Amino acid sequence: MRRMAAPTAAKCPVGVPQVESLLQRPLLELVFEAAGIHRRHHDAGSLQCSQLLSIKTGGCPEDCGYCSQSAHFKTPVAREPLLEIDQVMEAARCAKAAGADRFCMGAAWREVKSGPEFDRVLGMVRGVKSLGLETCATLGMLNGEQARRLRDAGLDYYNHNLDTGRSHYDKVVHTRTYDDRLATLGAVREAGISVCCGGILGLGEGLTARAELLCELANLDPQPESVPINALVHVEGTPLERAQPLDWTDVVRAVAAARILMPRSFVRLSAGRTHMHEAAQALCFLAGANSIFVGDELLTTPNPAPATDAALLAKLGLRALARDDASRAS
Ligand code: SAM
Ligand code: DTB
Ligand code: SF4
Repeated sequence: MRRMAAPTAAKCPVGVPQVESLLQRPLLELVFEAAGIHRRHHDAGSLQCSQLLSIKTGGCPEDCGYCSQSAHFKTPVAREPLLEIDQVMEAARCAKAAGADRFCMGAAWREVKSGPEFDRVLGMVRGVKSLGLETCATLGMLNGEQARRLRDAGLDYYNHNLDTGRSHYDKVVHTRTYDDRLATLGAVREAGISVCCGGILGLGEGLTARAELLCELANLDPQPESVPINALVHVEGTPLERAQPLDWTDVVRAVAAARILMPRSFVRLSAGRTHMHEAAQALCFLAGANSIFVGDELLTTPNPAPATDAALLAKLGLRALARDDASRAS
């Protein structure tokens, strides 16, 4: 599969005030600059497409204030034990047939515990990899040895989000720290697995916390290969159920700033697309988003239907990366 050069560290560390100024620039100026940078580093006509599957749902001991799967809140999501390898393979085959190039397995775990369930996840990674898909997993915290075992099984990416700025983190999550997140990211990087790390907009954060998040991401060395920008999905029963809805321009600004600060990363317009007008999504793609989640569902909440996304891509003249590669190969 054709890929651009690996991301590099920012030439010099970027500071929070600089990112605050970036986020406050006139919207179209910001988009114009980001679009230019995007075109210098990427093929602006293609989109990387990841499909998610929740392999273990609900009952999570963490208390992330946005999450449908935390055992601390009464939400509409029912608990389901870890799937069998065959069930995951079936979902991965369907994802590939529908045009995804990466398959991401998510578990509602606080951390990975070595044992039969982790061994089963390693089997899932081996199986999905054997289909010719890129593999990604998001399993909570892990240590160096667990990261190396995932790498040896064929894991290409590990998703572990920083979610928000350091100053806002303890208003949203109380069962782990920002430094816990950074330690897992270090173990993933050390094992040679590509890093997928981003955040969520709309957690009640102000401009500074949003700038802090982008700053943390941009100062990771090397920068994350994949940067998911999620808009909060409001889930009934969670503390953030009634958080102030985001304006679409906030999403465009965050995407554009991420593109300027991390020129080589894949920036994913992630959760929240069901509530975004297609023109707003188009502006995000112009501003440098070059990745999406595809398929009817994210982990536990809806995503635009595949036919809706296909129609949007056709209107914009964008190609899914898997289709793109297939047509180049033939
Ligand atoms: N338990 C693991 C963890 O937290 O890393 C993996 C699964 S967790 C659901 C993966 C990510 O999904 C979270 O870090 C968060 O960024 C995102 N997420 C969860 N609920 C969300 C929501 N309601 N809206 C937007 N993003 C959400
Ligand atoms: C990411 O940044 N977003 C995805 C994935 N990584 C794991 C998850 C979005 C979850 C949205 C809420 C849900 O479906 O439960
Ligand atoms: Fe658990 Fe992940 Fe949800 Fe937090 S975001 S409650 S760690 S599943």
